Amino acid sequence: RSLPGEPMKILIAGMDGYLGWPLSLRLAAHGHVVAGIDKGSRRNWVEEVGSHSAIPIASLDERLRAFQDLTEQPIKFWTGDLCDYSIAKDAIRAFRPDAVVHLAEMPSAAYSMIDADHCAYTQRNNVIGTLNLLHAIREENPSAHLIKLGTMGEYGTPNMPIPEGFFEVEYRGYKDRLPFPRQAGSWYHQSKVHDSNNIMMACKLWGLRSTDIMQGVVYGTRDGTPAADDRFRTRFDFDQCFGTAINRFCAQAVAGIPITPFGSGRQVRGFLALQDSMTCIELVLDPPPAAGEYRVINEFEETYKIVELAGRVHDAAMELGLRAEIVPVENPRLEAEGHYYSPDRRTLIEWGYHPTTDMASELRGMLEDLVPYKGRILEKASVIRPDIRWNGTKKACSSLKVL
Ligand code: USQ
Repeated sequence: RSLPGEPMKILIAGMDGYLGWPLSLRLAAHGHVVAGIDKGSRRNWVEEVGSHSAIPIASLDERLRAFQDLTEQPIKFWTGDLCDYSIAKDAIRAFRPDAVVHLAEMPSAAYSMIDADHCAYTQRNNVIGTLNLLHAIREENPSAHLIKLGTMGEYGTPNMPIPEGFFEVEYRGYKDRLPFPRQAGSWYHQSKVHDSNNIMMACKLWGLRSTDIMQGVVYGTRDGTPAADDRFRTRFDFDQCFGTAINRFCAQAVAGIPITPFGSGRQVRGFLALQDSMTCIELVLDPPPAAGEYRVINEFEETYKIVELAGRVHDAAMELGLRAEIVPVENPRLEAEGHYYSPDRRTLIEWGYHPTTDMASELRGMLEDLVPYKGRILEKASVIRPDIRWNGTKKACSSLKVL
């Protein structure tokens, strides 16, 4: 690529996932040349926990054919795992990307808390995969920009404002700009903390360039890709591991199953719509950081209390004539409820991100998209109620008195 603003060659690691698939389609539609790596792990993990995507999705082969129909070009695609170093190295050497978007991680906090095997698997998969990518970029194409999906959960919920990655500290008369403390709350979130540290070090030691995106919880079914072809649809999970809060609440409302805020529901998190996640990742691509720069940005639309979101989904569902009910359940997690939470998200706004302000219409769209698949959600209803507890026991969470 010779000039800023020109199309790039972008490698998407984790192309088959909830974000990876619509992101690939969007970037290709915007003129970029996209290549992918995936081995279908997300499909296997969801199957392992006894669930499936509420919205049926095409097989990986069908998706790749659909992608080629859209772009009218053969796609470079590697079926494999970043934990296999040769895959990471081959892909970077053969494609020589301008940017690598790394989404190829096991993304579920609950899955990582199941037992020792799932904890070790999560950390091995995420940490080794990222290390392999860093080494492959260094060896084969050190000027490539690594865009890594981190998570807002790396910061935890400290009793002070959260900056974007770094803050100025004064201690015993000395001042420095240091990484803001990371205080993850699950083995999964902790794997992302390790990734962040490793990427920061690779930038420092080897002069690589990276943007680490601290992304909030993503929700939605609509990603701005052509709706005409079913093969373009992205997945939608609702089980206790791979379904995230708003998505689960919508699936529950559609299926007529109570909406489940955990505990008092006073936990606060940053959320953003799927379309906004795509927009933000695209904004981060250009301009890339300088060689050796490790930049961190926080990415979410707004912060919300979980009970407030349950209420919004309830209201949107009632408007569509769905009889939604909110029934809190015991919180299976060890996490603060009723805490201070004030993270920055200035960078993306300065770069032109306009958050989706109309959550009500996003929720309506999601509910409408899910209604035809009520049967598919009910078929797997047993995977909705949580039983993976952060204290290591496995026991179904009981309903709480409605608050
Ligand atoms: N929650 C409920 N009821 C539910 C599900 C979740 O009250 O049925 C609560 C949880 O207790 C938690 C909050 O909602 O306080 C968020 O939980 P979540 O399952 O939606 O999200 P989380 O486990 O934090 O992980 C998700 C994605 C992960 C991503 C992260 C961004 O699975 O890949 O990194 O969101 S963040 O939360 O900002 O760290």
